[in-house]
Amino acid sequence: MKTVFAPTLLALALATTALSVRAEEPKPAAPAAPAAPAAAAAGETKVVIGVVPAVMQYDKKAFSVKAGDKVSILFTNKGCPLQHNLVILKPGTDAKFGMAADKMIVADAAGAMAKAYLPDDAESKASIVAASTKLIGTGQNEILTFTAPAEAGAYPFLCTFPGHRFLMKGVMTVTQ
Ligand SMILES: [Cu+2]
Repeated sequence: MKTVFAPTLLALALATTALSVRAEEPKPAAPAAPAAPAAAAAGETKVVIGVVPAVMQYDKKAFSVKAGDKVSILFTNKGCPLQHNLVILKPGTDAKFGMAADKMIVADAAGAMAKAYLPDDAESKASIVAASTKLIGTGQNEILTFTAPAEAGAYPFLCTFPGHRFLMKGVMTVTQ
């Protein structure tokens, strides 16, 4: 009986070794897999823009995105007592858009505030690439998600809270 068992056990041992080798085979490949998600997913850009307390300035005045990218901006106010918004506009429309905001404030201050100081006439609305939907006070934030324009260029962004836009501004550069 022993002579029958011995080769069986040997075969079993070999089979187990073969199995364990096979089971371990995928392991060397495993560490390579997580490397891909570490890099930002293609076609996606994430930006964080805060405000510098009390000086009417964004803490980031320039950033770049690729045309057609999915963009998400975390707009945050960690400690500024003033309220702000963030509006990204088509190239060259910032002066006219700002004046429309000022006009709206002069015409109806309470109404303008209710609209978060975003002018809503047809021309102004057509100038907007993306905008925060509310004014951001201390401790508040908003995420703006949008698709980056297809055309490369310099897209100005600004805050339309009365008097802020002259200091509170920056540029989103769209590249191909
Ligand atoms: Cu502001």
